[in-house]
Amino acid sequence: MKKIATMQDISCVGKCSLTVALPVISAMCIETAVIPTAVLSTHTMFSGFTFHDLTGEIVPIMDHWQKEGFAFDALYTGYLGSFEQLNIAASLFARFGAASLKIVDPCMADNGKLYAGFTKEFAQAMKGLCAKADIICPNMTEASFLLDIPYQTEYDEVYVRDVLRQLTDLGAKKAVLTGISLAKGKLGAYAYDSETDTFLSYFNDEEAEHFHGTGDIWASTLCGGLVNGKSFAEAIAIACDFVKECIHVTLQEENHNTYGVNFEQAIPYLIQRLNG
Ligand code: PXL
Repeated sequence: MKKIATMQDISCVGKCSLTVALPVISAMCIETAVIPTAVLSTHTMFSGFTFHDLTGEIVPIMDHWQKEGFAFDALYTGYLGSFEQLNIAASLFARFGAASLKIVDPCMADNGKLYAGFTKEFAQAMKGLCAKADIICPNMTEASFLLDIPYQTEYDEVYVRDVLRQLTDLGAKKAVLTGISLAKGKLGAYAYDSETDTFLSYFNDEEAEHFHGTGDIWASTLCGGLVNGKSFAEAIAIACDFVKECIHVTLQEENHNTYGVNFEQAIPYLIQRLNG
């Protein structure tokens, strides 16, 4: 059985990070090992969230895993809460990553703003982890903070390609920009493979609302697709289609959640899409 280890927080309510990565990757028939970085009562979009840091646990977890000789097909990092956790994620890659695909989702910002608790200095430090990844998948806000360039809501394809080249110049082989729109009513992902110097993109009709946590669902699905042997292009397409379906089923429910999507109800679609 294929195996992924993912390092990110547990937001007890919020449907993001580990509480989506674990079910989504598992539904894709991949064993999912977790490194919880912190426990929060909710994700940080709620006010008054609690936060219990688990940094002290991570190295002992990795030490034990190494003693047991565990190996993983992919290592996937999401929301990381401190400079120290960035360094530990780099050491996760060094210790377990020789034969694994290394995916970094530099979760830290959206809609032009850093999430609560993050700084520009953290974004610059995140560059160091991105350099060690095979694939990074920021949104445009995160890309702007990584590259220290102004965040733009209006852009064209030339700009997107330029940003992608700058992102792979940080050191990752491939970069995917998520949440990209180049035409009104269309939303998707635009990617660049620096090893083959090729671009690819995938767009869907945009759903009527945007939700929190969809970036984590997108990245988890990308990892699951790739570890299942899908091509980069196909894994991107599956991730875009699944997120669209998650939003679609959420909007079908009257008085639906606003803090996250009904991804659970879209799991049958994901399995069908993966095997279709
Ligand atoms: O979805 C990214 C994410 C993950 N974890 C926590 C968050 C967020 C986004 O706000 O707050 C704790």
